[in-house]
Amino acid sequence: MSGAPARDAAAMQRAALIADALAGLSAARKTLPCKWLYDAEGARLFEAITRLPEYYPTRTETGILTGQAEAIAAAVGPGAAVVEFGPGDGAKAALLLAGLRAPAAYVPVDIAPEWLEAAASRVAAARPGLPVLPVVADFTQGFALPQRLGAAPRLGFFPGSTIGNFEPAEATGFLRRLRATLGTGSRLLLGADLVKEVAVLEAAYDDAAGVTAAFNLNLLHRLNREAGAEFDPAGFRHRAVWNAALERIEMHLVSCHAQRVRLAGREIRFAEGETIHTESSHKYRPERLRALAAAAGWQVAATWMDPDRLFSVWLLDG
Ligand code: AVJ
Repeated sequence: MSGAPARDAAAMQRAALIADALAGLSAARKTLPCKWLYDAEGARLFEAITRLPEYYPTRTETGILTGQAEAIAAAVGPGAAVVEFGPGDGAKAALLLAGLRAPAAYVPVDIAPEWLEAAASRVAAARPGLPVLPVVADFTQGFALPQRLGAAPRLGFFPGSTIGNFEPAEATGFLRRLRATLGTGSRLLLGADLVKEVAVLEAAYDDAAGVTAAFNLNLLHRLNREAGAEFDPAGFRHRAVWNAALERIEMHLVSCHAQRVRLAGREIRFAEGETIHTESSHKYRPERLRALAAAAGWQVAATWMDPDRLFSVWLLDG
């Protein structure tokens, strides 16, 4: 994209970032929506996270998709149109589609067109000739599927345990909307990270090399770059903590000392040790995931896990 529409989109994004930052940082418990972690630098850092020794989810899920490719293909059956929500670089879709029998199409859905191009070319390389029909949309809202899919059975694909970033009530609403978008009788292949030993979880979100810390702190750099904020990122440190009651890893930015920060004409005050909650990553027990799916109208058709039960992949019937 170029020209006025791209400039407008960037200006609208900036306005939304400032509005979210003002609202989140004025609250009694300071918070920022985790979607803002992913600017170009954030996306680059997340990519580096997926290759860390401590960060088990990506390689474990990829291992399941590879190792169980035959079983997944058999359960899905032939002729599926695969609709992926937030395809990233398309690596997992390429893996899935390479194993499926005669898939009808690949439909990556993302708000950011640059991701769609990366995913489209990756899948085109893995499955030459497969129609790729990208949709630019915010998949957390309702959107229309391409007409060209016709009557092909739909398979939603939502890997990566991105479902874990939603509060459980939001996750139910989101899964219900996906069912409405894909249509009754469609299927969904969903990746969900599992509850496990706290030390393993906390290390995955606070790695020795400090990549996750840089990923979290990039949010302050982004506010400085795009929202004209005046954060001193050295005045904050990364913390990842397991919230046992809510069964989630929380990422926070902890203020190292009392400080005031200017943001969009306002002054935000931080006490020493006060935090900005930047992300929640909910981990599921299999029975809870099953109940969450059922509450949204999905029934479990099959489940695959790695031998250590770190991660789960679910085929749901809608
Ligand atoms: C891509 C959102 C699933 O929660 O594990 C990784 C993001 N945050 N390390 C996750 C993330 C910190 C990741 N998700």
